Amino acid sequence: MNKYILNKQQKLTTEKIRNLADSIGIDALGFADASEFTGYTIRNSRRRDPKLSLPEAETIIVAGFYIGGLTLPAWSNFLYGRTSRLYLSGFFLDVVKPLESIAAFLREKGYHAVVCDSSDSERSVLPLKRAAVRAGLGWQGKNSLLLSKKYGSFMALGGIITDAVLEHNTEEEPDRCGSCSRCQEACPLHALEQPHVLKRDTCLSNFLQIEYFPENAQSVSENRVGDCEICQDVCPWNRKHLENPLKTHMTALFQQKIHYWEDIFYLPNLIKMTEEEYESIFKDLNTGIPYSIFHRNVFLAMERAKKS
Ligand code: B12
Repeated sequence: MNKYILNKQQKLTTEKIRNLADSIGIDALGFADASEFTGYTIRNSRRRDPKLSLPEAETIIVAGFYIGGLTLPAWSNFLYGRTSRLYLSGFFLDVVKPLESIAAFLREKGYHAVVCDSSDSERSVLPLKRAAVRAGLGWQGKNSLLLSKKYGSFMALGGIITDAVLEHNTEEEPDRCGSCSRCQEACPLHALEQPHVLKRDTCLSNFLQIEYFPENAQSVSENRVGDCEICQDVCPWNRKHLENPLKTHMTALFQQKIHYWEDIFYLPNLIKMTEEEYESIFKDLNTGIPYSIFHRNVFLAMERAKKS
């Protein structure tokens, strides 16, 4: 429940933030109270309580960017490296840049604003999926991701913790996964054995980012050189996005770059890419994945392509 009756100024500030969000291409926006996230299993992470980042925190603002249109037709071709929508969005580690203008607006008004990025680092100050549920953006599905009726799971999330008293969404979406368990069944490494909980140490997306890459994970990687979307590809809430993504500003911008990226991911070229070329070409995607890991993934995908 919203414990506040907002005054005119607070209502106006909330409205201004909504308008600002619209103008910078945020597709979904929600506000919620900044209380602790009970049950957050990593006890020593400050993500579990917004007040550990900002003691006077009153509100969390959660933003969602639709990334459903960011795919390459060549993903189905084994001679091309496959990644994910998140990977191609540039929001892999950093959804912060677009949110900075909202934070700047709040600071101008005399409030504090801590922006949460989506890396696994100290700057990742919110459990974004739980925060998005609280802010009314959707529900946390059995694939552990935030799902919404409109965007499926194809939303990159970011957030801001602030001491401004703003509107708080009061309604959480009900869980709409029902008895469906396709994501759990589809994961070849059984990373979703327990619904809603991703087992990081068996998730293929994780192996494609770290040095340890066990044989059983390699054997199901196909042409993936970064990230895996199997649990999203089979989700009924994503079906319409796989067939016909929504035509947002980001989808349209990406359309202009499709051929550029397809050429880049052609494995016989990719395998020859030097570290300098990798740093310069992949800089804007901001994945933080070191060249050595990326190159290993490309090498293995190339070996598999030769055999197929
Ligand atoms: C670390 C991390 C990872 C790790 C996984 C660690 C993990 N187990 O979550 C790795 C590298 C493997 C990873 C993979 C991916 N990630 Co990631 N990741 C993060 C990060 C940085 C932190 C998440 C975190 O805190 N994990 C720790 C665990 C403990 O938290 P949790 O998953 O929220 O777990 C909770 C639930 O299990 C819940 N729970 C337990 N029991 C129950 C029961 C019920 C009924 C419910 C509802 C919940 C529930 O409680 C747990 C504790 O709160 C966030 C960014 C952020 N700041 O939130 C992005 C983030 C969650 N990732 C994201 C994405 C997109 C992915 C990938 C899909 C990437 C891809 N392939 O395209 C895959 C995910 C595959 C999947 N099925 O989840 C998005 C999610 C967007 C969305 N729509 O939900 C985020 C928000 C980043 C972003 N830029 O938007 N990720």
